[in-house]
Amino acid sequence: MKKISIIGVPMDLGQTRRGVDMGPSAIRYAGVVERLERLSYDIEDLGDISIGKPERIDEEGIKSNLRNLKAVAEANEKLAQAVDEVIKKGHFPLVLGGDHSIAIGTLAGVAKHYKNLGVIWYDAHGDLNTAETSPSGNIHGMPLAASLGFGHQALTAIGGYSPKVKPENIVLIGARALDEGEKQFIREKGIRVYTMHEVDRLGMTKVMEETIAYLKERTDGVHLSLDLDGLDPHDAPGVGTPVIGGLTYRESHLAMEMLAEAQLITSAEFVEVNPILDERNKTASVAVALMGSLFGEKLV
Ligand code: 5AB
Ligand code: MN
Ligand code: MN
Ligand code: MN
Repeated sequence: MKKISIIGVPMDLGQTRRGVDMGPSAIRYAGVVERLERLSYDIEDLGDISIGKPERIDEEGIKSNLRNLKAVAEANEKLAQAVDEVIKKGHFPLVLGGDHSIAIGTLAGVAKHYKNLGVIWYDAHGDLNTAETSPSGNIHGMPLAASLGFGHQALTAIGGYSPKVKPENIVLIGARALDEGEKQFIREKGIRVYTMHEVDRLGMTKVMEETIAYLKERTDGVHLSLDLDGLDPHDAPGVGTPVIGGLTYRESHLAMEMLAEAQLITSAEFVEVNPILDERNKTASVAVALMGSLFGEKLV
């Protein structure tokens, strides 16, 4: 596919730190369009999805442990629509966040086009909480659970169907900060996880070889959901929930290059870039560099 459609989602309502709504701008400023054009892709930037205002007093959200539920759900419904249209045109959807709650909408737009969608969740976290297990009430910690059909109906039913993805079609990479409820969920559902322990032991090459082989044989499309906090904060400091001991820039490059070589990825999102917490737009630049590799950039 030689056409990429970029959708920005300036979402910050899925968590409480200011600034992540500027992620799409920061990534554009870091040169995403030029970078991908150089790889001779036809790039269409669709601009940003409009995000509604949160309730002034979010009583409902506080009561239900789902902060800004209504506004998050509404924005995700719009995003799902936009992603759906991009795929119908035959373009590759590239979504720029914004906090990770937007994966609910991206996956809602993507998954209906596949019988067996695979998902690579590149993240320090599992994002497998529901209101019942979440320690924070932040919806950016819940999108993968919602996409599996678990959680509040306002989130699971985005796009008008549920679930979007099966547990056996998911691979988590880089996990190192899972909540108790998430660990239990992973064990119960048998979700494949390469925590930092496995990355240390096997090395990224083996992790990606296994991931690619596993998904290739069982899926008909693979979505990459890349949370920049999957990387170590040394390489990606501009994120709201940094966790030390993460994937390096080099490991992440390698992962993207291997995905490009395997021609596995059919949609992607890069999320949680927060320029206010960043150092000279480093994290957005890392995101753009990783996109370059994902879309086939070569050193020679
Ligand atoms: B991110 C935590 N598990 O649910 C929660 O950045 C953190 O999208 C979630 O991965 C981090 O609040 C969400 C403690
Ligand atoms: Mn994360
Ligand atoms: Mn995440
Ligand atoms: Mn985060």
